[in-house]
Amino acid sequence: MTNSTSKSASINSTVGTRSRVVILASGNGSNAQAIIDACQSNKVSADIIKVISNIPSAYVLTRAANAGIDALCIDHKRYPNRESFDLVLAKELDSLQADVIVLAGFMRILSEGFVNQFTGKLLNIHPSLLPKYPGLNTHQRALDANDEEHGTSVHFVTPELDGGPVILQAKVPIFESDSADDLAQRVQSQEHEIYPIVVNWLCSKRAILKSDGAYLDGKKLPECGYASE
Ligand code: NHR
Ligand code: GAR
Repeated sequence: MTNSTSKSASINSTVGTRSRVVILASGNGSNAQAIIDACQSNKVSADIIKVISNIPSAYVLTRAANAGIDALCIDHKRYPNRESFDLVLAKELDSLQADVIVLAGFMRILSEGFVNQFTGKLLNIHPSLLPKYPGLNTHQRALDANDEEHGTSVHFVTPELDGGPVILQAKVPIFESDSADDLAQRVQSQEHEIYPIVVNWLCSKRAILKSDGAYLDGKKLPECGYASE
């Protein structure tokens, strides 16, 4: 009796510690897929409770359905301004009791009020070695600058666009013959490796955001994130 009671208590407490993850994405969703796969194979101990897109035709919604995950579209074009879209999105995330919100190719800038409501829970993956090339069109900008290397950064989202503290980066070489598409593919294969790792760090509370930066295992991370070489 005592045994079975304590066993069920320990199962319940294990279940209770699984983070509730929501993915926000606007497009293909290959990063979303990498995170879905990592959760479903228990490499990340979290449950993806919903995938939300702002674009009705985004392939990521099909990926979610195929994986048996609730998919929702909140079409930003149906709202008169950024704040009204953000309010609806915030209400949804609140009702889902999301612990971790993962931007995976999410193409809408989020207002300051939204970001402040979910501080420390929001991650983004940005296709450049931040602080280089915040914003859009990063692969072409790296080629135009004749850079020898490029890459991707996972960072906490703050109100400053692509300006939040970096947690982990991955670098790739740039070859002379590269097109922006070649480079995007090389960067994306790295993204699929590093994003699930960082999602796991946030879900397990190894990574946290403090007022002076990102921390991993109680140590403040440098500007380029964890051991980037
Ligand atoms: N919101 C905040 N407050 N802070 C960040 O760091 C954010 C964010 C929202 C999205 C992702 C980001 C990226 O990784 C991201 C980071 C969209 C734009 C953009 O210009 C720029 C950067 C990012 C995402 N969006 C246009 C807009 O008006 C729309 C562009 C389009 O639809 O193609 O929102 O690169
Ligand atoms: C990724 O490379 C991601 O870094 C980038 O878009 C791609 C989405 O691919 N994000 C941004 O540019 C955000 N503004 P996916 O939909 O296949 O994950």
